[in-house]
Amino acid sequence: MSLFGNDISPVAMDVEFQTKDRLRFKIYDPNSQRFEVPLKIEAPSTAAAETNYDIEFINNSSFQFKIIRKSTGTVLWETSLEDLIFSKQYLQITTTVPSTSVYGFGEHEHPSFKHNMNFVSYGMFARDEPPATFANLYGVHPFYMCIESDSNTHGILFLNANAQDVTLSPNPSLTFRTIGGILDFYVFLGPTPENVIQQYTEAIGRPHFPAYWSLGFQLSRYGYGSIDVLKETVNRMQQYDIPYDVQHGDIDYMDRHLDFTYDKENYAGLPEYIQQLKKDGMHYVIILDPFLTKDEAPGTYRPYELGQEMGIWVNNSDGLTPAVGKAWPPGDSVFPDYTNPRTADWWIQMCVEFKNVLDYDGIWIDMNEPANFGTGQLPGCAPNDLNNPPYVPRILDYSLAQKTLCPDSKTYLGDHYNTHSLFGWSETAPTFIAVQEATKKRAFVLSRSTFVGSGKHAGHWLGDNFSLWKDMHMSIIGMLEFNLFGIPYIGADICGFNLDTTYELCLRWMQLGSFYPFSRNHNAIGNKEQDPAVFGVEFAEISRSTLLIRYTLLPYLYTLFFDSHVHGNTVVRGLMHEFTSDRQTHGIDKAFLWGPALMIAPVLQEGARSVDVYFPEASWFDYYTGDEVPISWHRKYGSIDAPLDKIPLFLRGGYILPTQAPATTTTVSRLNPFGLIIALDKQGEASGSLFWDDGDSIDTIENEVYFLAKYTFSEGQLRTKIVKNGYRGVDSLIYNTIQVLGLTSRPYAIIVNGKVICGEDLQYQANGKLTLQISIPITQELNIILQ
Ligand code: MIG
Repeated sequence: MSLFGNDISPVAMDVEFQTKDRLRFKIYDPNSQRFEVPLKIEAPSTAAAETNYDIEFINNSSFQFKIIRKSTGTVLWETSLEDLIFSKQYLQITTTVPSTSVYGFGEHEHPSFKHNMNFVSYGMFARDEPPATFANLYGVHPFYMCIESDSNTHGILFLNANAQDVTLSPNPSLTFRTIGGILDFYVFLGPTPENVIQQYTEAIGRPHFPAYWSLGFQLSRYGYGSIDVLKETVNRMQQYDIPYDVQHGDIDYMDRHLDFTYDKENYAGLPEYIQQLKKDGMHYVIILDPFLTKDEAPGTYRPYELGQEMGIWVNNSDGLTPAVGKAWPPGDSVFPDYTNPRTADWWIQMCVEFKNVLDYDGIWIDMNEPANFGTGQLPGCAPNDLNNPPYVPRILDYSLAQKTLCPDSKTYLGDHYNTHSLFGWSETAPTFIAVQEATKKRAFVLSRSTFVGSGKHAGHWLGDNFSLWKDMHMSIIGMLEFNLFGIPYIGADICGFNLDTTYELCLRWMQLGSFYPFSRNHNAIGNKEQDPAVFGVEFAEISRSTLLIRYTLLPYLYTLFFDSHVHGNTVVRGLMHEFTSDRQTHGIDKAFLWGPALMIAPVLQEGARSVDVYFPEASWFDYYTGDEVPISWHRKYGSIDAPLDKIPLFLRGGYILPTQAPATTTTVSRLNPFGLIIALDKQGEASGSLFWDDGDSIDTIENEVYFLAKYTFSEGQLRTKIVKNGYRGVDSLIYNTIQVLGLTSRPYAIIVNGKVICGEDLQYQANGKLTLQISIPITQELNIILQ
């Protein structure tokens, strides 16, 4: 007998050995179809012959189910089926976890990356809500990763879209509670954190490959108010030569907040201005909201009228009349039901047509939780089981209807009760297709609401954060978590969205944000201006120099995104991904890595002029000087100077990073000479790679129109292997600067592709840093010998 009645009995359990490292188990009602998440996870039709896991059923007084890592015997999952509850609107399952190094679950503002397991509960239900600890935010990701006591790591997805919560208890254990669907779990065996995310994204969909320009710096604000203010902002950015690739248009570009329009008064000349920006090598992204007013004069607002004709809105519980709510546009609004394929057709058509009005390069989809200003649509939600379930998970205000639609609304895939948290997810793929069709280029989609698998078509920003020091730290945690969720194109609003920022906060945030994969300064309406050019020359120069480092390293970042798209790796990762067996790294969330090789240790405190940085066991080099971090600091914190103009950055020995001379746009920097930074490990070895293509064509990897080089350094010799030479745009590109860090003595001769080099082309510093100037086409394999 359960807590909330309507028990379902019998329930069935299926176990699928999907791959060697992926197990699925599913507990469901064999007699009636319940809601299942429409995410296709491909699995071979035959069970994996060999697996790294075992399952065990123990049939004593309490029926138990265990999942075991074969190689170590560690129990990854253990449920006593006695505790299982499977009723109509309440499902509960508890498992032990093998350690307290647990990460993930979203979307929330977690106070730490590694979870506090002292009876902490997190609700999951998509909601338009500025980040606050314990609040359920914009997206839903019931996925966690756990580092076992011997450093093997596994991940587990609870594939369920209903309102739910999870409780983390110190035994340690996890309790999942959901109010619909089925209990559908996927276990990923790793055994490294990177392996877990590779296996997870193999199942849910690899992250999309972002356009190169979208790795440039981006500027936005809600409420420029007029094109003149926008132009002033752009001008001062350009006057200070601050790297800047993308301008966003928030809802104030629209005519009275109507999608697919622009304000011809306050933004008169916007179409021409966008062309101007493009001539400057920049790109323009527009926001679109998922609600359309139904109250424009007949015959004047085609997006609504065509949608109405096509019958594509979310409906009331009768399944016939559109749900009517209130949002930004004048009058009342209806909500496109993107779970309906006809809605996708309509949306794509609207977006493609609008390209002729505003020549956008990408689309930012906001408010897609979906947000509505009232509690439920008009006239409010009727009392019934869907609107008032017996158990409401620990979500804000314990309300399923607040700031959104009533749960009993009808969508194509079923009750809004089941599909609510899939609204943004279902909008994302059609928007991706729309941008591709409209631009004929690689799509840029930025979505506020995400679900499992959204990374395949979109990036994400962390929502309406605050201009507070604490929020800088929280942004690192959010960024690390979205990398676990398979959405590596992630960032937070630099300098903070809500509240007025301050000079020092914004400056430190510009430094941190220069290392967000999605690097955008964005501000709320009515707040003080906060673009990096508005605070005067000192601020502008510091922002410029930090962004120039970002642009220098973009080939490395782009190559990480290639790896992410092809192999599913994270782009930004916590130190624990790389130094898993060093338990001190498990709790680190103030510093982070780009791939395996670059550590970023930002200042997160007002007034601080130094940062305590933890150095795991490896060779580390100061990015600015090439000085090696003393061995006595290994596995310890060292205090690193961080005057106002500096963000501490460290290169890890053993890696080769491709670089390129920076510029103020990627359009220009992409033509500049490349370089290599070779940071040697203790054995004097290093390796790395460079991926390059035209940066914005669709499917360059599938079509093999790219360039891929692998670099290795050992025994005093650098070698390049060109793995793919399919992109002719590289023919005019050269290498010019090669840096080697961590040499133990000055080489007495250097031979570059057969020629001895000397004189001014060679510079050796006492700290073991060698800089060579060369000029060699990147299509030529490099062979550099240090003797
Ligand atoms: O109700 O479009 O998170 O980035 O500037 C606010 C206006 C709606 C919320 C987004 C924010 C955006 C703002 N939007």
